[in-house]
Amino acid sequence: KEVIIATKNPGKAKEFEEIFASRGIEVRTLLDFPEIPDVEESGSTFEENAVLKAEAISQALNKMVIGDDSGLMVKALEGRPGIYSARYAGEPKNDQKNTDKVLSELKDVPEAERTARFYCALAVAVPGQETMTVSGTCEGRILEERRGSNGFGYDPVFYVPEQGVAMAELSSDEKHKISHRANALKKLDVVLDSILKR
Ligand code: ITT
Repeated sequence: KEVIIATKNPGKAKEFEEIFASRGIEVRTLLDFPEIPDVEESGSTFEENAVLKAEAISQALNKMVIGDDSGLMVKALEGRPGIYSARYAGEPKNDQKNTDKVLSELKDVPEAERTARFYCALAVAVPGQETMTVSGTCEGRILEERRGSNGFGYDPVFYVPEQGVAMAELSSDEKHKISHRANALKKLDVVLDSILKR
């Protein structure tokens, strides 16, 4: 059994591999199909962009494909970086620069006003079927400096109150119990089971 994830982001790819491995499902990503061109993420919501990625790759491969569009929403920044999370500090994508930009924008903002949320939209595109989407969130706040070296992206600056640590201080297993991506994937359990049984 295998699923294809329409991502070129190595951090996401690793997480999908880990989460699906526990169910005996193999993951392939666009890192395995370097010949496939980039999909333009022209949508105005996470869901729209997840659908664009899933449908483009599903059509190219004529297979079921899952698209992931995700990011960080900071309340004091009116929800930014939001759908622009990957390129927040400009081209080329750079996780370190993106997190530094968020930290500097929140420099004088007190702890109580540093509320933030990770958001993940997943789209499942199956040839000849209507694409479906689900989403998951993870609530926390932005730290004043980086902590930890696990995970990817904004994980070093995202504090998870329940765990009392930065997301980047959690092990992969711990992150997959609480993350926005894991929470979205849980909503696909039944759908994926029935698709993969065929
Ligand atoms: P693909 O489109 O190829 O999947 P991308 O990196 O461009 O890769 P997105 O447009 O969905 O993907 O941008 C997601 C950004 O949000 C990503 O660059 C991270 O910085 C951030 N992000 C998403 N999930 C995250 C997580 O679990 N932990 C930390 N940061 C995350």
